[in-house]
Amino acid sequence: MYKLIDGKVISAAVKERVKNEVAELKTKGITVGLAVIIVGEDPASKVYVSNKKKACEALGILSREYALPESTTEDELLNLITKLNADPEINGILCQLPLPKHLDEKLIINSIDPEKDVDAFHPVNVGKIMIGDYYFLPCTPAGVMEMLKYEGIEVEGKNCVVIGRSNIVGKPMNMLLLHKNGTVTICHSRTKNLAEICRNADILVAAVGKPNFVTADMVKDGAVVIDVGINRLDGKLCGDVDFENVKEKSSAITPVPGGVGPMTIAMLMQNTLTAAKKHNGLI
Ligand code: L34
Repeated sequence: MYKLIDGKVISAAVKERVKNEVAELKTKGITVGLAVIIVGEDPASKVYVSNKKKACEALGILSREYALPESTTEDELLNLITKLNADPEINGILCQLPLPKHLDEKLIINSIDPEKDVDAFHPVNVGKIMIGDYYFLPCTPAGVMEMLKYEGIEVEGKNCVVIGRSNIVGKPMNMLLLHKNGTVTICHSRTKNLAEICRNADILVAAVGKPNFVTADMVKDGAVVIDVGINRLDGKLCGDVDFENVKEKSSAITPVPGGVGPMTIAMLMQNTLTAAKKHNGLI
């Protein structure tokens, strides 16, 4: 028997905590504000941004959305970020990725004030995560850690295998598991004996971006399986894990949808609250 790790339930618990704190700040005259920038027409990005906006509204966080056309120039985007960096109503700035090809992602991320970088993508915040001295949590990996904590899954001393080495998920996931004293292996497209390494995992995190990439033969009996993937296969949403065949081997597993995705949004809300507290000298 496996346990289904329910991202909807766990994200609701995180959001409830944030909501209460946001309300408490209001009594002190402090409003929490998030600006979300989306460039172009990517349908998946539109869904995620709309989910972020809904979460803000439900939690009493001011949300401003900037939906810019595909043709937006780098200068126009940089000008907007400069304005938001100086805007006292805005505590957090998020520029939804991926950006259209003609925009330099690195340049844009670097232009966000690190104190408003609620994605924790700016090199200053990445560096802070590396040394374990950080206030903004990288949203997706932090969401995974929150799920493990909620389910009482101990990381210390466990073999943790992360498949994927992106700056957004794989690398920071590695750091957060390491901070909790896990023994972490990062695998990627050039890894040899991938299945064998995965079979050694007590906690297996899949962040590859390929449907059904993790098959039952790659999973140890009783492993905890976290599926960060979010793919569309024949119009249906699915993760990186062959869920139907892997679930019975696992002791606990996250679904897609309703797993890590909602956690990413909950942790973004938490970061926006943290930014507001920091800007008002409360932490
Ligand atoms: N800047 N870009 C920036 N920050 C981020 O944190 C993200 N990410 C990733 C893509 N680009 C980003 C997100 O917001 C992925 N991501 C994200 C956010 C929310 C959901 C999935 C990915 C989500 O709400 N998932 C739902 C289903 C959504 C659907 O129906 O398509 C779920 O239950 O998994």
